Amino acid sequence: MRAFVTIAVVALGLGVWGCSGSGYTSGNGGNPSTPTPSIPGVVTINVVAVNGAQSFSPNPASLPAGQMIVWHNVDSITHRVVLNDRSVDTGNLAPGTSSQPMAIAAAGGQYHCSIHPEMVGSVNQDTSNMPAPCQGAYCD
Ligand SMILES: [Cu+2]
Repeated sequence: MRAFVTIAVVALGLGVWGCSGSGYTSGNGGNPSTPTPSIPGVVTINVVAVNGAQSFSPNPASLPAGQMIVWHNVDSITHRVVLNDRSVDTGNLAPGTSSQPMAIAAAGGQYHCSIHPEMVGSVNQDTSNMPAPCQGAYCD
């Protein structure tokens, strides 16, 4: 049993190593189709204006399980998105910039702009993409 676990861990490690290795060697370098408007696995929330619950779009946002959030400041002034429980802080987002991909607690949460506290939004866990039991004529 212990030997099996060890082998599995080693195999996993090699797999990770192999992936990152190929990613670094063949990644950004010569790929002509580099400009990707959206990053897979990331939900983008636009920071629109200092406008209460309409400051963010979409709001409330739905976050599929396991995905991360990027706040993209499309406004003309700097904003700073902070989760109300302070688990996430984007730092200052200059106009036109995006935050790093942020992991949100599975339960989601309320957030606001620490510079303009009247800017409020919320993220909800989206369970609609969860694998559902297949029903109907086209299952299999
Ligand atoms: Cu703000």
